[in-house]
Parts: sequence; structure tokens; C-alpha cells
Amino acid sequence: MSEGRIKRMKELPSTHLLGTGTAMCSGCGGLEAVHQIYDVLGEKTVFVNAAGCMTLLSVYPFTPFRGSWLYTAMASAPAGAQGVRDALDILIEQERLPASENLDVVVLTGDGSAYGMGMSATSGALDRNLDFLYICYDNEGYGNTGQQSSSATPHAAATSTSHNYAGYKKDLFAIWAAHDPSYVATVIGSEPLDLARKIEKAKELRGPRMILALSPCPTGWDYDPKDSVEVGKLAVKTGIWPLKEYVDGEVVHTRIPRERLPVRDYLRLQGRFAHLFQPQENTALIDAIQARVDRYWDNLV
Ligand SMILES: Cc1ncc(C[n+]2csc(CCOP(=O)(O)OP(=O)(O)O)c2C)c(N)n1
Ligand code: SF4
Ligand SMILES: [Mg+2]
Repeated sequence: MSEGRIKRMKELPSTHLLGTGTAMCSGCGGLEAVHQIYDVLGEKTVFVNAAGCMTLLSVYPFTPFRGSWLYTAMASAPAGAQGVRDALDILIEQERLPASENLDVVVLTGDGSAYGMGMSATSGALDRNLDFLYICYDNEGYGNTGQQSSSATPHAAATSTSHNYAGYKKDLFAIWAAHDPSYVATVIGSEPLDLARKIEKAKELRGPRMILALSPCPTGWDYDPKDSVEVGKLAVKTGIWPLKEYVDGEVVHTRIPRERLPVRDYLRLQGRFAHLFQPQENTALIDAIQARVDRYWDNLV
């Protein structure tokens, strides 16, 4: 782990890493996305949250949420969502709750749960055609416990459990689309109009819907918090994070970076990739990362 990242982690209140405090890191790209999503969804929601950084948002009296919140273990948020949805449906059917007070059930989960621990519970909820919105803020690691690698960690990234991550980021968008749900979309906080349009669309639909938000994480990715928006924009402009949606069996790209910037520009800003540039540039590995991105876009045409 780089000295910059160790310093930033030491500066956090100790409660942060224990998941029991109220501190969020400045420049948190996940928080930026969740804030924008909540602006569109509003208060008539129940958030069912899998343990992670965003759990810190629920701590009374500091919570910015004005609706309801249910905390679950990492793997269990979709099961919790099923229970809440069933309870609301039964109360409305028995006329113990007016239909006007119905709530949207929203899972809020990190990538550790979404790509890994919670995958089986999520697949089951999709099979049952559960009416819920599933938001994954993807900071590409177990952020709350010190950025251990997850199945969302990109190839070659340094994490607290890998100097040079050997795996490849799982394609969660494709895994969801294979279940043929109502809606799947990728978003990023640095593209707020694209994000708002997709949340509005998801809000109008019923059945399983996922919003997958790449979430630049200054603490885990090791860059200056002021660069969060820039890192997010580069993820889109280099083609590393395709903005797209799946609806009615079709995948549509909502932004196509016609003249893609080199992936170097994105990698170089982040301490987790510093070993690709120092003490000397690992050209072969950077070229291999570029080739995977090029292949993705070349296969589209
Ligand atoms: C079953 C289980 N194992 C471990 C933990 C401890 N834990 C709490 S948050 C967290 C990291 C979750 O990572 P992710 O889902 O990516 O969310 P992030 O912390 O990055 O926001 C872990 C391992 C837990 N709560 N439950
Ligand atoms: S560790 Fe990353 S995702 Fe978690 S609060 Fe800090 S910046 Fe946000
Ligand atoms: Mg995470």
C-alpha cells in the first residue's frame, strides 16, 4: 500500500474503519452518486442496506435520509428487501395501510456484497421477479474495512490484500442482464444528467431494476479527494466505464466516447496503479489493459 494511502487512512477517525461512526471521506464518489440518486427517488422509499461505507449514513441523528432504513448483513439485503416488499403488499391488501402510503423498496449495497457475498440472494430475488430497485455503489473493493480486493477490483490494482490484483473485474451488468430483469443501467456521479435520466426511468418501472454506479474512492484508490470528478470523467472518456442500459432485452450505450483517451490518463492519477509507472513504466501491462478496453468497444461496431 502506498504511503499516501496509509497516511489518508490514519487521518480517518478510527470509527470509520470499524463502520460504527458517522464520518465519510471527503471526495467520496459513492456518496456523490447516492446523493444524486436520493434527490430523484425521494422520501417514499425504504432503503435496505448491506453493511458497507454507506451504512455510516444511517447513524441517528446525523442521517441525511428522511425515509426508512433497514440494515442487513452483507449477503442479505435482497432477502431483507423481499420481506419488506411482502409486508407492504400484505398491509395494503388488508387495507391496514392506504395504497397512497406505499413505499419503493431500494437495496443499497457495495460491490463486496453485489459482486460477491450477496450474489446468490440477488439471483434468487431476480428469479422471483421481486419488485425492487437495487443500487450498487462500486468502489472496487471492501472500502469500509480498508480496501481489501473484491470481485469488482480491476486487474493490476493494488489493494490492501494484493500488490497487483491478478483477477479481472466481474461483469455484473451482464450477470444481471442474463436474468432478463426490467432494467439495468450503469451510471457515475460525474455524469449527473445521464444518472438522473436513468433513475427516473428505473423509478417508473416495476420488477427488478439495478443501477450500478462506479464510485471513485479517494481513500481506497489513493488520489487527492479534489480529483474525484476528474477521475470519474476519465473513467468514461477512456472507455473504462461504459455508460449503458439494458431494457426490453436490448443493451443501449448512452454515451459513446468516439475519441477515447488512453487508459494511461485514468491509471496515472491513482496511487493504486502507481506500480505500473514506477520505478519504471510497465508498458506491457498498461498496453494489455488498453487492449481489453479497445476490444470491448471494437466488438460493439
Ligand atoms: C458477512 C460479513 N462479513 C464481513 C463483514 C464486515 N464488513 C462490513 S462492511 C465490509 C466491506 C463491504 O464492502 P463493500 O460491499 O464493497 O462496501 P464498501 O465497504 O466498499 O462500501 C465488511 C467486510 C460483514 N459485515 N458481514
Ligand atoms: S472509503 Fe471510499 S467509498 Fe468509503 S467513504 Fe471513503 S471514499 Fe467513500
Ligand atoms: Mg466496495
